[in-house]
Amino acid sequence: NLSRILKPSHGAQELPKCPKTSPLLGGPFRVTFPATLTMDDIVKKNPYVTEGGRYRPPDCISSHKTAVIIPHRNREVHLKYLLYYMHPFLQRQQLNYGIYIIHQAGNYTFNRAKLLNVGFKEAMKEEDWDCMFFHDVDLIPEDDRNIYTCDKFPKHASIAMDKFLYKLPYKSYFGGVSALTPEQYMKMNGFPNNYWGWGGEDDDIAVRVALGGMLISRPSVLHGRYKMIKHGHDKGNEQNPKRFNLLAKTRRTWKQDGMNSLEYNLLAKEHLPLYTNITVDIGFDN
Ligand code: UDH
Ligand code: NGS
Repeated sequence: NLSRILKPSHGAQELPKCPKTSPLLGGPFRVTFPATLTMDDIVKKNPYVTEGGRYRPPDCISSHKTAVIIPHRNREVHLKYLLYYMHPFLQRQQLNYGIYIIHQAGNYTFNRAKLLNVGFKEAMKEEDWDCMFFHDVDLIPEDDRNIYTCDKFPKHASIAMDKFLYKLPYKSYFGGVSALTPEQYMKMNGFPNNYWGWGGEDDDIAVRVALGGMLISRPSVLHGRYKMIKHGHDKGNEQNPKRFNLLAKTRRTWKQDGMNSLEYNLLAKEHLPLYTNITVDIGFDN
């Protein structure tokens, strides 16, 4: 019995390393939103996905371990479509991966960046991920060659969104989808915890990348393409009037505010068929 625990099983030993470029990759694909889709349909389409939304290629050993971290509240329909596309997309890339939903409990003002910090911390407790994809729930990648692995520098992936006519809205834009290794993330003390409401937290993150002594990496504009699921303004995520003041002092605050000052109450962690659901009380602005 002990030898079975210490040694990998015969089958696992025999698996070859996955190739550098996955042979399963296609190119661009069309993103549509089938009206009758259910979570159950998605489960049936992804037989190799295990509890908590985990996957590893069945026929080769992947050299990448990517966690996808999604901040969430009141966007169940978006989540369904994201999962519908995300699971097969990541499988075609032959990654070891896990999907985490970080659900903000209660009705206090939304805080995207703090939820992402919680996601980082909770995901790293479960597994030694080597790359974290911080992912808005309403952005669907449109090209298989947008590879969900990390680069030498923090990567901004959503550089060509349909709503911005497939180009950056401004040069330092860092919103939507970004990817950092745990080392890169710790170098900038994670993300700010004090942006409550809409706007500015992504710009703060971009400033922190520079303050951490790093550059920004981007995919090719042909590959970093995303379709945004159309929606109106969210209740509980009104424009943050403090965002410009906060941004003006990031260089004085980033070392005190971030991963090292993160406080929250974990309310639940469920390993659902398609994702790990983390429900958290992150408090409110004071
Ligand atoms: N999010 C939620 N619930 C909320 C608010 C935000 O889940 O109530 C998450 C979600 O993952 C979303 C992300 O946080 O994709 C970013 O939200 P956002 O509101 O900052 O960004 P988005 O660009 O919308 O999606 C901005 C308002 C656009 C209104 C446009 C009307 N035409
Ligand atoms: C900037 C915001 C960013 C936001 C970006 C795109 O002005 O947080 O617009 O917004 N920065 C500030 O408010 C300081 S969007 O067109 O998606 O609504 O991500």
